[in-house]
Amino acid sequence: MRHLSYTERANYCLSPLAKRLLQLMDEKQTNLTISADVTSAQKLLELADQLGPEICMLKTHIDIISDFTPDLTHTLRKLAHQHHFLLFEDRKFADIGNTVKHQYEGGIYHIVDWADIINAHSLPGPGIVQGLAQVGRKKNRGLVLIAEMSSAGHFMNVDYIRSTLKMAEHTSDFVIGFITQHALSADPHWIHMTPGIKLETGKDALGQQYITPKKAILEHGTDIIIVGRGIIAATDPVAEARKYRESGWNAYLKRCEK
Ligand code: 5BU
Repeated sequence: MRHLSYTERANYCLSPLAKRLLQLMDEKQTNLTISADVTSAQKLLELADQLGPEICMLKTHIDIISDFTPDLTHTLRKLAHQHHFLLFEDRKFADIGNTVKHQYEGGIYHIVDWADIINAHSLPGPGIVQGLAQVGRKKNRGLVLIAEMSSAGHFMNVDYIRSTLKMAEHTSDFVIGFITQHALSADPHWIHMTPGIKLETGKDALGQQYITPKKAILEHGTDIIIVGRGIIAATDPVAEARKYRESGWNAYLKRCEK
C-alpha cells in the first residue's frame, strides 16, 4: 500500500490541532522541529525568529529559562503566528490527573495559554490524560504521549509501548501522537515525533543516543524529527537547520513514493 501524505492523513484526525500540524508540514515542506534548549529569553526569541521559516514546531523547555517573564511566551506566540509554526512545551508531565491539571494551567508558566502541544509520560495511567484534557481540550490543544525515549537504558519495553498506544486510543481528539523512536501504529491520524536526531549517528556523554533523519523517517516510519544541539550548537544554525530540513523532507518524499 502507498504511504499517505501528511495532508491525506489530516482527513483522519479527530483533533483539529493534529489536522493543522499535518497540513502545515506539507504547506511549508518541513517536518523539522527545533529543540530550542537555551537558557536566556533573548536567545530563545532569536532562535525562534531565525529558524521559524524552516520548522513546523519549536520545542521549548520553558523551565530552563533563567530570566522568564510572561512577555517571553507572548512574543513566542507572535513569532509562531508570523512564521507559521506550532509551539511544543516538552514538559513531560508525570503525575496524577489532579496535579497535572494545575501544572498545565497555573504556576508561573501558564503553559496551556501559549503551548499548542505538550507531552506526558503514560506511566501514571489514564488519569493523566483525562486531567490534561480537562484543561487543554477547551483551548484546542494537543497532547503527545511519550512511548519510547531516545536515552540509553530506559525502561520503556515493548509492553510499555503497546500499553501507551492503547491508552491513547480512547482519546484521539486530544492525544495527537507519540514521542517515539519507531512508528507504533499504521493508523494515519497518529503523529510520531522523534528526538535524538543528528546527521551522524552517535551519543552524548549523558546517555543521549542519535539516529539520522533518514533512519527515523524511512526505516523507523516516524513523521517529525526533533533536533537540538545538532542545530543550535552549530556555528551557523540557519544553514544547519536547512540541512536537517532537507534531509527529513527528502526521506518523507521517498516514503510517499513507496
Ligand atoms: P539534542 O540536543 O538534540 O540531544 O536535544 C534533544 C531534545 O529532545 C532535548 O530537549 C530533550 O529533552 C528532548 N528529548 C530527548 O532527547 N529524548 C526523549 O526521549 C525525549 C525528549 Br521524550
